[in-house]
Amino acid sequence: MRRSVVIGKTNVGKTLFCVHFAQYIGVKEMTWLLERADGRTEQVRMSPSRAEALLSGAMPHTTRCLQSICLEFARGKGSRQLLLTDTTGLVDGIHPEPELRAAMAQTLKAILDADVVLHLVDAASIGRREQRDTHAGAEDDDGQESGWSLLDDQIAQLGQEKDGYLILANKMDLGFAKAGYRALVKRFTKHRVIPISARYQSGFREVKQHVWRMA
Ligand SMILES: Nc1nc2c(ncn2[C@@H]2O[C@H](COP(=O)(O)OP(=O)(O)OP(=O)(O)O)[C@@H](O)[C@H]2O)c(=O)[nH]1
Ligand SMILES: [Mg+2]
Repeated sequence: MRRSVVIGKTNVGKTLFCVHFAQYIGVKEMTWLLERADGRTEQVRMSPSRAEALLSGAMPHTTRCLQSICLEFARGKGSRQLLLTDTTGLVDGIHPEPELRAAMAQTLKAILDADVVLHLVDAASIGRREQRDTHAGAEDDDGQESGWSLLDDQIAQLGQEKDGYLILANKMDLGFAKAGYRALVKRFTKHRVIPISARYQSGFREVKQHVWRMA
């Protein structure tokens, strides 16, 4: 089965995207395969609403392992399956917690192993940063550089080695996100940037078309 990974900085909405996108594709009862950095694996079954409440959250670093769900796409008379893998969010610099550093290393390995890379960014945060018209001292709640950072450039470099690389400009329901989306399109003239809202499931039709082709 081909694997798609959802990657990006912490708190950009990767998990909420995975839960709502799987729901959009038609998954009703979710079976998540959790793969921890120490090699332990576990299967957890839950409803989409429970998955949203349990797995996604406002605090950074909610996700600390690979968590995957199987998506099924109709293809001709049959169907094709694709694994959608949510990952530990990455941060600029070296994180002080060894457990998180190991989980982030696991994310980087998952990018190399994946067929499809969905790079999620927070378009609202990028837009806010653009409007502030300064490149110094702008930080998110986690003390991380807000907006588009060097880390995103590095993720883009890794991801664009794959045919299925796509940038998803998330949180389009928030103020400043349109400015953020415009900045992304200007920066990535050769790459597809799709505006989405993981919260309200907007832009999912375009993402589905892309992912379906890669399944
Ligand atoms: N308004 C808005 N909020 C969103 C959207 N997507 C995610 N969020 C919120 O952003 C916060 C982080 O969401 P998560 O899905 O946990 O983000 P993540 O990238 O998985 O974060 P980590 O696992 O902690 O790295 C939560 O409070 C979500 O409700 C969106 O499209 N719009
Ligand atoms: Mg998460």
